[in-house]
Amino acid sequence: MTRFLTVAIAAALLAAPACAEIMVKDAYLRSSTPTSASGAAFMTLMNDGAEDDRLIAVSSDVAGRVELHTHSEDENGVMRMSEIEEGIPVPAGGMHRLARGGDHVMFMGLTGPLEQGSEVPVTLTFEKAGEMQLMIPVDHDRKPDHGAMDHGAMKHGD
Ligand SMILES: [Cu+2]
Repeated sequence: MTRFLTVAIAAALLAAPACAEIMVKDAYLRSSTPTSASGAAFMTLMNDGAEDDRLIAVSSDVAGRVELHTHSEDENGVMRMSEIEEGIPVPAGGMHRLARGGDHVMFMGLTGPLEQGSEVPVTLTFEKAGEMQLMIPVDHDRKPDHGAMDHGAMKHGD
């Protein structure tokens, strides 16, 4: 136990001064058809830091508007998308998966078609870690995880 604590403290000191250390894994962007006016991005957000963080905004030149969305079931059992107002939490030492049928980043009003194999510059803004720029590959063909529903079949709640 003492040894574990020593290692944990050493790790925390090495990580200073940044408290929230965010990593993004397996990001990809897709649209349901080549001519869709909207698309969605999925990724795994990992927090190696000692402090909880939260994805609060996303922006990109390829879309007029980018929102954080989730899927939920309405009273009729129909899955609908709605905006996540409070941001997406990424707990310290944990992760949050954005996946088909669940939370996702929604690109609305695309300025052009999302070319298969191209990469799109996207800026993620975290409450603690601040802005992070990354290139997200367009992959329309990636299969959803087993049991997850296809984004293209969903309707917006508004
Ligand atoms: Cu959406």
